[in-house]
Amino acid sequence: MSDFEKYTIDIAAHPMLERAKELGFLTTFDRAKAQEPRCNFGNTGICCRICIQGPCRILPKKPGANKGICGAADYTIVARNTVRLIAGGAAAHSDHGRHIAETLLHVAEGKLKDYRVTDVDKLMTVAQKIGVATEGRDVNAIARDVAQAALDEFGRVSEYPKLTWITNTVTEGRLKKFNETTIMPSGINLSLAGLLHQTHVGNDADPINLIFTGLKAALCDYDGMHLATDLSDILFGTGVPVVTEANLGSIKADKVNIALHGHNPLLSQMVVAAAKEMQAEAKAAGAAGINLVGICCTGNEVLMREGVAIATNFATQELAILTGAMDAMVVDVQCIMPSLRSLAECFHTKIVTTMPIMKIPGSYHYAFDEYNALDSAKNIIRLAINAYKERDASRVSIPQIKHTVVAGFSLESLMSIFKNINPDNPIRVITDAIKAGEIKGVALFAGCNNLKGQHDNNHTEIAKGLARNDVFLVATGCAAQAFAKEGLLNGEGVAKYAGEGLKKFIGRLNEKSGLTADLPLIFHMGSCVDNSRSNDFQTMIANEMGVDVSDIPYVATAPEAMSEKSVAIGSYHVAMGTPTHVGVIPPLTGSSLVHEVVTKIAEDVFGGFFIFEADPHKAVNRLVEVLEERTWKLAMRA
Ligand code: NFS
Ligand code: SF4
Repeated sequence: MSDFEKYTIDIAAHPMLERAKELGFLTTFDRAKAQEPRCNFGNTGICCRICIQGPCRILPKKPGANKGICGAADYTIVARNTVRLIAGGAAAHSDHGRHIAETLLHVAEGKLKDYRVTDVDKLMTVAQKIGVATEGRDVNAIARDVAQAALDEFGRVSEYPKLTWITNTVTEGRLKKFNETTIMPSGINLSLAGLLHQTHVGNDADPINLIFTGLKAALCDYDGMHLATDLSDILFGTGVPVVTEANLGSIKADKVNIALHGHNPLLSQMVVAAAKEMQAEAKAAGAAGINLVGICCTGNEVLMREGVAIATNFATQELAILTGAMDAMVVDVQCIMPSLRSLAECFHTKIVTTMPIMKIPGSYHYAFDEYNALDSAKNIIRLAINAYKERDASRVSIPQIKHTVVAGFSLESLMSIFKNINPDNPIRVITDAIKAGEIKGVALFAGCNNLKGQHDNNHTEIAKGLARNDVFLVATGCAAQAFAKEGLLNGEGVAKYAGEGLKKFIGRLNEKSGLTADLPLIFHMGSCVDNSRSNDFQTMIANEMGVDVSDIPYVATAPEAMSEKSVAIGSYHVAMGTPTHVGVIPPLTGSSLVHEVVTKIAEDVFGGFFIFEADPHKAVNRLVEVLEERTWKLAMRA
């Protein structure tokens, strides 16, 4: 096996890595290797840098060094480090949600000419869900109240009322649990600031107390994500099934290629709209048109709503530039490697940052202006067209590898397929299949790439293993993109990897789907904030079965978790009662107490718990075991 094959299972990546080597450019894969061996203190979470007396590292057997200078024990240090990760993730997700909410408010006030309420049905559903009056009211008035309700989630400084989105989207059982355990938040900013205060030097030393505060912050993550999904649907439409393609082969040699990378649909949607209007300009420059491709979650957003192809996911973002055919990469926020800029210098590619909180020295910054959003997008496209003119055709080398992707499964679109089978009670299509033993339950695949393992391998191996075991699979984020690139998001994936029960189940959906394309092995639900769609799915299943979410055979897995956001997502899933697998060993093994709490004791309190398992085959076995146990318990209740 060549080094490149060891780095990633994505065969489109191999020739690009070869190319990087020729150019002498060290990619993220090389940099990951250069970081080895890792420092064991950091790796196990017992390095504290919370005050500048530190870093303090715990040496359990050395008197004096078995605690930090302030006396903090391993469990305090590990718990503090972990909950600060959650706070970082929750801040990122909810700040993204706040940005969307502000935009919706400005739309409702008539201040923005380029945005509008696209999905009025969704607006009505969300309004009714959160208690905003709709009867006889004007769309903009309703939108204003919904946007204001979302913005109110951030600024509340008293402990009551509690967060609106959580209150109105989870099961009664969960709400009771969150209140009893005092982790129910009222204000997002309040909770996150509170967490930072609580983890200051000389403050809370109790790991359990810290973990509960971490879970409170994780619920803020849930809330911010949920409102981000809802409000994005209202502004841009709720995803419907689309057929598109994925992998580097979606980059076109004869077109102006623009990659949309980052997370926020506010800009990427505008680029899609502008590109439709500017095809002629690209043709005038000698190209066959404009080709948009997505990377990371903003890619998932425009995939769900516009059918934009996926170029690649997090770990291989650099490789899109190495094709020599990327004219511009437009980035907004989160998961954008700073290395893109220096790589772009080897080519004609323009890296365009657009948000005030995300700049890269030496790249182009086109401040995104919501008041003139379409013009902002057009300026960026013009930059790409000009770059195209400088493109050196002799340096273009695009791996001709891509797969068909059937995606766009918002919960609404999934339910409309279920409705064709059971018009009165669509959710019973899945609960009946679980009860009949046709499928073993549901698994959500979420999260990133992490180069501590072979890129995309954990994602695909675990998915194939669960599919063989008849588990219904949904996915978001870079996990979904890994599947897209590997050809698992189409009908062929079902034929190759689904067990008999799952094959029958998807076959039945296919007969009545009303779609021209066959349904995929794994249902792509969108970006990482769209994990909220999966949470709503869980809630619907639990309510239909008459139990709490902690009783249903529904698991989550982040096979290659990397970001703070993934830590926040995983943590709230545990609070939601979901057995949550992580395929990378997180930095908390330095405290056996904290490890024990999150992998075992959490189950007694919430029903959910973490499973840390780096081996994909062992992970499959464990997840199947958990699903079977839950199904068995459910049958016992009946
Ligand atoms: Ni989620 Fe999506 Fe990808 Fe991870 Fe980053 S893009 S928001 S954080 S790396 S899945
Ligand atoms: Fe060391 Fe305590 Fe400061 Fe952490 S907070 S760096 S353990 S002195």
